[in-house]
Amino acid sequence: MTRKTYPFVALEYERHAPEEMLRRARAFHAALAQRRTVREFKPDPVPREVLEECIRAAGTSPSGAHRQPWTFVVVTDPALKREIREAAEVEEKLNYGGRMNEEWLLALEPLGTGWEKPFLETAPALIVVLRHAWDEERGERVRNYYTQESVGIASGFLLVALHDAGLATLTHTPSPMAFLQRILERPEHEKPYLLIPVGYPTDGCAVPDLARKPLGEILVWR
Ligand code: IYR
Repeated sequence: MTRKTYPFVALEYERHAPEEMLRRARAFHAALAQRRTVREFKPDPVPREVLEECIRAAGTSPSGAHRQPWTFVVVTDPALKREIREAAEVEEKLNYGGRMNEEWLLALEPLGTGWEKPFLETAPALIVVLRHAWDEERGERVRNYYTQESVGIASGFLLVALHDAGLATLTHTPSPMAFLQRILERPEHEKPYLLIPVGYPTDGCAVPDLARKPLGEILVWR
């Protein structure tokens, strides 16, 4: 094994005054509070460069041993989207038809979700996030670390970047997701992690009137 150390460079960092920190934190919270999961999309295409920039943002995520164990596949081809919809609906029909237990179905009831997934065809782009369970270098298996955490953080960055650009998203988790690996012809070590339809909400798009837990319920000071 060859051993190496990264060269270290000076950190670019600007410290803000407390009032400026608070102004920024408030503005960021306000912007994120506007993000809602959307299930109805207009067919309008999204600019390719915007998606590329958002995926660049996702790629700045920290990752275990800086392995960057992710691939983002952007699907815009209607035939491929249809194939993904059909395969997802096969699984979801089984899920909603009894593979999810009564408690799970009851938990989903308020959201009104079901096995039909038209958004997989109507959304102009689907971003499939894949997690590298391991990597292959010169035919050798290389172990990765904290891949779930790493790809989860990168997916969060991606959702925030897309929202900030003015795009609506849905974090869709068809289960099991192995069909995506097959349809997208990804190698064995790339495990589907999340399927994110992206686009513009329809004009009449309605979302459930949800409340976020107040700070007192999610924050503990010690
Ligand atoms: N994967 C299914 C079911 C589903 C599960 C949870 I937990 C949700 O928050 C939403 C849906 C589906 O995508 O419909």
